[in-house]
Amino acid sequence: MLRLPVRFAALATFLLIGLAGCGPSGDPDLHVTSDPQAAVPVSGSSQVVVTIVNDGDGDDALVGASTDAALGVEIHLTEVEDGRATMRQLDTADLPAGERTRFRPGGLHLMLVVPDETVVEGGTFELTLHFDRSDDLTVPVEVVPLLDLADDAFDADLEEPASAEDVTGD
Ligand SMILES: [Cu+2]
Repeated sequence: MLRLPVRFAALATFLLIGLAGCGPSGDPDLHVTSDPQAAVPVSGSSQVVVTIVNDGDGDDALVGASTDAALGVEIHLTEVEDGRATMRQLDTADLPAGERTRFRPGGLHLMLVVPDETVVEGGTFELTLHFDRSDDLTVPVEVVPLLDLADDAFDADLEEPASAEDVTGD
């Protein structure tokens, strides 16, 4: 009867040592700082604009997103090479400590794959963001005909948003 608690104690000690020994330093503190928007779908996909700030002192990463309103959500990066823009799918997107990361067309962005009938102009759906270290964040996303990029995309320092560094740098 006494063996179980002892084993749990041993396991807990082992885990604590493991975390202290090789865990990442600092704690991320993530916030969504813009009202997330999705574009009216074109050709079976829709881009999502959202800004995530990491106010903590530890790095984190977006590892995925999900919604009932589409078959899937992918993390994409638009890259311009020889004047041609192509999209590449990423497994994760870094959210470094102390930085603001913008997801919007023309750079790092989220893309709804096969949005359903709720993704129409004026509609709203819930999007859940999954992170490497932080708890999930679920945010309402408004569907708009044209994405409001004023705050999220074309800041003065982002004239040519062609790489991940441009998107996350400040
Ligand atoms: Cu895309």
